[in-house]
Amino acid sequence: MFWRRKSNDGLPAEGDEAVGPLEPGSPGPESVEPDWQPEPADFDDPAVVLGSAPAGPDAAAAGLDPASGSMPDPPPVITSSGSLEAGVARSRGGFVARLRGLLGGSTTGGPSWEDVEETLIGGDVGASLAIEIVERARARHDPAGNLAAVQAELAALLVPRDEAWRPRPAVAGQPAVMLIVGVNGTGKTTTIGKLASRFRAEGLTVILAAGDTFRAAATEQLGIWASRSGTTMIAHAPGADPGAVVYDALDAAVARRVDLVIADTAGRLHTKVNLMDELAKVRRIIDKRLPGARPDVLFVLDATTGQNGLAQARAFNDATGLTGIVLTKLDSTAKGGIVFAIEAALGIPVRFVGVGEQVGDLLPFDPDAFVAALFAE
Ligand SMILES: Nc1nc2c(ncn2[C@@H]2O[C@H](COP(=O)(O)OP(=O)(O)OP(=O)(O)O)[C@@H](O)[C@H]2O)c(=O)[nH]1
Ligand SMILES: [Mg+2]
Repeated sequence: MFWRRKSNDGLPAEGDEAVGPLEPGSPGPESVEPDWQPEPADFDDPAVVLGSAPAGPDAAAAGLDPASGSMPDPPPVITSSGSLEAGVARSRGGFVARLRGLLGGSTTGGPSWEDVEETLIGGDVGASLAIEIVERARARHDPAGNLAAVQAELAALLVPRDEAWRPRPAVAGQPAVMLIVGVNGTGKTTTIGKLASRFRAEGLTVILAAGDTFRAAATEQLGIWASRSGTTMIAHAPGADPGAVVYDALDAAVARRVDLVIADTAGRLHTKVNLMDELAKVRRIIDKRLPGARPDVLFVLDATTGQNGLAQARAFNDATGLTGIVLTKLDSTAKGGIVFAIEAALGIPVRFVGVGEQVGDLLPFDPDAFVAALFAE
């Protein structure tokens, strides 16, 4: 069974009144996979949230219109934005300061390139990459100096990217889709909240899919971000099939002509084959519901994880075909070198970096600005 209810978020909603099961013969989730059945949504179950904005006194408390529970218009604006300089301060004071100490001063007798190598490894650049960088930096004989040579070699590792990137629908008139994946606790749900706020502030309409049906509190957490960002959330009961939730969200987005669907997923260890298979299935469900959708699959990596992040990214890439990386908690590490390691290893661009827990603390990743901030004196 598959239900919709009247929109309470002020978004244009085709068929808003059509509360109830889909008409027989309509393209329902059953068409996705023969053995796949969506969980029935139960409106009496408080865990089932279709549309995140509360009505009544709760709405007033949340700053919404108490009569309708609809979100204020215009959409929320991100008033303060995190700073890249502050976000990389620890790394700048950590492995980059050490590089500066080794390479920046007088080079009488030449620097200890072995120490440079070790410093790069300590900064999470990775052993083989550190060796390559040192070899190439030495060979440059850079007139600007050895520190500039290492800086240039690091910058060259970052993959070229389309600077004007933004989520785009593959097919005109369809929603753009973002699937957010990663291991436990890396910052997926927080990143979704930040992304939703960013895109709402840019004028897009957004639906969040509560695809983490594993953790009981996950839907509640996403719901808070949905309220804050003025977005609708589609959720099922705990334990439901995440594929069903995502299917339902895509369905709602098509019906309401929403611009963007961002799907949360439960954190999972990249070594758990069955959980990775589940994620691959969610990816396939997107393709089946919106053929040719080419969703953005963003891998959320905790910057404090270290080199294990590479193994994680590879496994998630195999399962879902990653299109981008979000590097969170950059503010919490002195080892920001993982950015170079991951781009060099996978050729997948970092799209955003998280530099704090607040809504504005997600910055589009600009390679030049990033390297400049790391090496700023
Ligand atoms: N300092 C800092 N903390 C962050 C950042 N991004 C997320 N966090 C924090 O990381 C913690 C985990 O964030 P969640 O968004 O719940 O992580 P998750 O990946 O959804 O977790 P699971 O759903 O349990 O797998 C929270 O305390 C966030 O506030 C960031 O960029 N910087
Ligand atoms: Mg989460």
